[in-house]
Amino acid sequence: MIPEELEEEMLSHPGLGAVYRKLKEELAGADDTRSLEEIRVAYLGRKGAITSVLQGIKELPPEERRSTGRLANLLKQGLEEELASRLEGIRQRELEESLRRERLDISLPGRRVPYGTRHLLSSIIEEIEDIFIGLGYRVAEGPEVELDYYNFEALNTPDWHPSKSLQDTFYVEIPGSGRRDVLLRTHTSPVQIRVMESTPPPVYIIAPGKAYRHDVPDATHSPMFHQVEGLAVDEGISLGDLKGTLETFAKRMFGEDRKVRFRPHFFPFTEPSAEVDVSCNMCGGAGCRVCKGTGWLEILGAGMVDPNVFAYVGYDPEKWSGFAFGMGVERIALLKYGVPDIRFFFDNDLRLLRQY
Ligand code: 2U9
Repeated sequence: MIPEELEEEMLSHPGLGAVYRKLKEELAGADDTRSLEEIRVAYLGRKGAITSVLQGIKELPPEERRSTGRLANLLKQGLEEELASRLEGIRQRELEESLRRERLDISLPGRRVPYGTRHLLSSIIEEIEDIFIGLGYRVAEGPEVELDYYNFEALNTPDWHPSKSLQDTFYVEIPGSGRRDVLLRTHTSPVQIRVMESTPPPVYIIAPGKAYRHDVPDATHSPMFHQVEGLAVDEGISLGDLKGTLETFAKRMFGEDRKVRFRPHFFPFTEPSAEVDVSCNMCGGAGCRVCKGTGWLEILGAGMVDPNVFAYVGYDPEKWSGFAFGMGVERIALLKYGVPDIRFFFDNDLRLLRQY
């Protein structure tokens, strides 16, 4: 703290000797920041022992002033340095201790985050979209909670049609409104009505999305399922355009080697209408369990848009004609990828979902 050769002089100084002795004693027992701070205040503070000696110098006889001043200043400076170096030592010790305590083992390998993948149904919808976008169609969307008008009436479906019954359609109750015309759409056809209502022809669109029917789930039914419907309206569209478009689609989707056939059918919104089949590739057309012995697999329904539908949206049926089609995405997946049960799509069992 002070040079060794001054030790004697300091110890025998009348005012500083006792202070110095006591200070050395206290310093010897101080090993943390708090006791060091207490020493600083007791000796160097405003009323500290060394400060008092320095302040008292002017009252001393002149011959003592010089040596007392020199020694007191030396002691003050020595103590300041001593405290600073001790505090630095403590800080260093604490740092080393916390580094030891908080050591991180960064050699552990990181946890792998599993990647998600597209759901098979989403991939199939995209595959279908890609084919029709390639043919000049646009993708359109609309609400899943619909009005009776868009879901049935504008599609030429009479009130007595069985699909409108409580057994087949989920009606949405809006408390206090007294309305009975809100429902979960049973197909995506309302999207096409809404597009036609707001856009003049020509129209080339497909409408992918969820549809709802009051079905008990089994291997081929689910109360929520997915559809892709399509609509082409232009001048001079004929049944030949429908056949060419859907044959192109069926071959791109299922394979160029597949045969396609059109079977007459009935839908309220199209006339004439047909169901479309592709040849069964399980048995090559000979007949098997998958095609129930027919050699054919039904993939979609289609037809020429009924002129009554055009009247609802204000298109002139004398000028414009068109075709429409609809397919169930789960059914396409069932046939193309051999998924045996529609419920697998909605169970969220990763063992199935990872396969596709
Ligand atoms: C408008 C006019 C006509 C859409 C069509 C079908 C035939 C059809 C079924 C396939 C399997 C429904 O998911 S499924 O059960 N759909 O057979 N859908 S024609 O006709 C329209 C649509 C909109 C304005």
